[in-house]
Amino acid sequence: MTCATHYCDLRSSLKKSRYDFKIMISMVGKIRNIAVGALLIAGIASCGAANKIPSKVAKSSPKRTVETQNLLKNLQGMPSKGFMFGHQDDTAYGVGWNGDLNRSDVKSVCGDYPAVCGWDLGHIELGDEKNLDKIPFDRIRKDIIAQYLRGGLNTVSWHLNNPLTGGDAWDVKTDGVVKSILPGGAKHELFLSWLNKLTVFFKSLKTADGKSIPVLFRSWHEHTGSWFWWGKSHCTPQEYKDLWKMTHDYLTSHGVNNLLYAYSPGSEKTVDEYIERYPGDKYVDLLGFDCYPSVKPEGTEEYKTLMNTVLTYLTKLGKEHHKAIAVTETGLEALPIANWWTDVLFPVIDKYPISYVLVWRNAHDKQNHFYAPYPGQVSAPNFVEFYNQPKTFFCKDVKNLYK
Ligand code: BMA
Repeated sequence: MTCATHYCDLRSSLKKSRYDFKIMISMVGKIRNIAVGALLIAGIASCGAANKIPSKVAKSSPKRTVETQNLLKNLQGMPSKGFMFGHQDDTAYGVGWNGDLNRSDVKSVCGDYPAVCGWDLGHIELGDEKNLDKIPFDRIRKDIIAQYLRGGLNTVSWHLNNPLTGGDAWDVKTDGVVKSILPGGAKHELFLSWLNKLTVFFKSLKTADGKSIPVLFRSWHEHTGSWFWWGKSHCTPQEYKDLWKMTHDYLTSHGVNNLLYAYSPGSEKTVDEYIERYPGDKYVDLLGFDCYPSVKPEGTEEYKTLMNTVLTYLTKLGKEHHKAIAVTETGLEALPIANWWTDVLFPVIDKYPISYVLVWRNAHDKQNHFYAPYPGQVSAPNFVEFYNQPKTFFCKDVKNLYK
């Protein structure tokens, strides 16, 4: 059996050799051949170890496709070699462009697509043609397929509207929304019809020859805060768990077998807060969290401290529960710190066994709302250094994610 880490191993060796020995290579070609050969042999030899993943893998859905199961295994094996880089809405739009084909701000800066593309299905529940950030769902489907065919991963969140008030996901004026969509609630049937729309979309994620595309579904995220209607102040822990289980059970019982499930609270200081509303190992495949620095001058230091705090307990929790872990959302808005990638982000995440880190979107519809660089942006050269680190995996580094 091949594995993502196998390919990553070879690729990262090549990346490192290109990066570290660039000047030497041009001078002594023979040494290059020997060095690269040795690195390749080392890569192949170490793949046996990289293949070792926990045997006790608690699965959230027994009927999932073989490729989805392989994805889970490869996400768990990933940190033995490095971590994937992800970007929200990467190929749909960027700073100064919208809807171009085969374009990506990340690719324009470093030459490769991110290994992980994030998408959001907010407004699919309304039957709209476009999502809440104005991307046509048809385009999201096409870009998910393209990312899969390139060998990369797709993750999907859902900023769905408030089913009780008709407001958006941030409409928290009325409590009891979660309760209203659980069985027996006034909006239960309406919510099931929304889940049906989600089901249809997930089932439509297929290649031309009918192969179902695995996706990491990150539902009901940032629920330890109270800015979404499913947040902490607006439902009890039990209601939240019931919401999660109802969503999972609806999708699986309606034949959605191409999903892995990510649990993705905000960045809480204690593991007790993190786990308080955890629905259970049967319903979750990956443990993540969302973490953003504040814009205050001390924001960077606070960010590093918080990232270390969460990643320390998450590393332990992941091992105990046999789950992959990830930084499911992060980033510095507008990237004013030129060396943020190598001096802030990389040193903090490099210490922990994460499968991926994803930065938020490069908005086409808001000024200075971007989290990845674009050509000419002040952090772009530093992002190339981050890309050149052997441990950062971009799309070309992860060819065997589904095998
Ligand atoms: C937020 C912002 C919003 C966006 C929402 C959903 O963080 O980026 O502009 O609508 O995410 O993608």
